[in-house]
Amino acid sequence: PSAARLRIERIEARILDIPTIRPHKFSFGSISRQSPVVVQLWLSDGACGFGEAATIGGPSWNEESPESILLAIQHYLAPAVAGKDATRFEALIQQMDAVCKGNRFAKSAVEMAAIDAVARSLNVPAYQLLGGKVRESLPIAWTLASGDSAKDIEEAERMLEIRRHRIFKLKIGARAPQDDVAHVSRIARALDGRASMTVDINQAWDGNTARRFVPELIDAGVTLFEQPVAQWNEDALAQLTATLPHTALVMADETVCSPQDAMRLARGRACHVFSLKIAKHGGLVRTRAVAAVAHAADIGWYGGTMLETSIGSAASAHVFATLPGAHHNCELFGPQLLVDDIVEHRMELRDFDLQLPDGPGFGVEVVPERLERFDRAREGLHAV
Ligand code: MUC
Ligand code: MG
Repeated sequence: PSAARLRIERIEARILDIPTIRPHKFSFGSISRQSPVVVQLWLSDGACGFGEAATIGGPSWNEESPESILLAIQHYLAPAVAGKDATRFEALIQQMDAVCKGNRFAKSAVEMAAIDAVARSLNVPAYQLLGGKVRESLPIAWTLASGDSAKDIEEAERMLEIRRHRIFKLKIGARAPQDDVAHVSRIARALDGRASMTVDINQAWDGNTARRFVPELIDAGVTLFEQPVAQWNEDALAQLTATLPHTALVMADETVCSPQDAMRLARGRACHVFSLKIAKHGGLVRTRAVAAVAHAADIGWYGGTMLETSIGSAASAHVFATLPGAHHNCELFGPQLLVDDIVEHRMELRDFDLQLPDGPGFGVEVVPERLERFDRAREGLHAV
């Protein structure tokens, strides 16, 4: 079919509630389920694509929640792109921006579904529409976040043994910093140089706390520090970045959303690495724009996650497959943290690496019955 015939015919969105395999603890709380919004988008030629936006702990990671995402899509974003040419990704973003400020998670789910649908209609992998791929795999981290050192050590040992992960991200910031240092040190001692360690503080510390405790964590063996201070606190981030020894890096997560955020951080030399996530950047196209700023500014990138199902994780993998510049691995383990998935075959994890999927589309096939099974609106199932 000619590209102009690929119009957006219909969009449906729903919230799924999928339990996690164990509680996942953050500086701001604990989750025992994920509630991704899944978007299904049909084109005029009958092709269908899927998109997803997942938040963590309702609106506690940032301002958006599953409920706000669903309403933004149903009331504003879907009507704005209905009937439009699905192949014009940048134009779709402009059409959504014209009717709706912010709400980047919601926009990303619609754009993702459009890209999947167009790629399926053309029978090509999505990465082919995003510049083509430059890599086949990425080392994949796992987050230890049970809240208990002994359990975390056990989990890490298992991951090492089955050769799935040897990069571990520890979620800290909920407890007193001294207790966090003790927790991280216990895990580092047990793993004894067999793994590398990141900590994600999820904005919990002020600048003084960060300056005091980051050196202790470096002594314990931590090499990557993710979002130690509040989203707005770019001064403290820049100060840490300037003063850290060369064995450790500072990574921005919540602070880097738009390409303009990326530019500001780059100008201020406020971090060494950007964590890239489709949802917070507002889609795959904008993720590439943020990555371009990173590349131009000699800032590395990390393949971040919002703990999506295989839909969002595969979409992320397709973008990450296309990115130039220095990478610092990825963490697309969302599917493995959920009790079950909604696709036929997950992306393969082999020898500590995630194998980046091929198409058509994002290369994962959604099983309709699984969507039904986890659908929040299903009769008799009411999430609290
Ligand atoms: C975050 O802030 O990075 C990603 C992995 C994980 O365990 O939490 C998330 C969110
Ligand atoms: Mg983070």
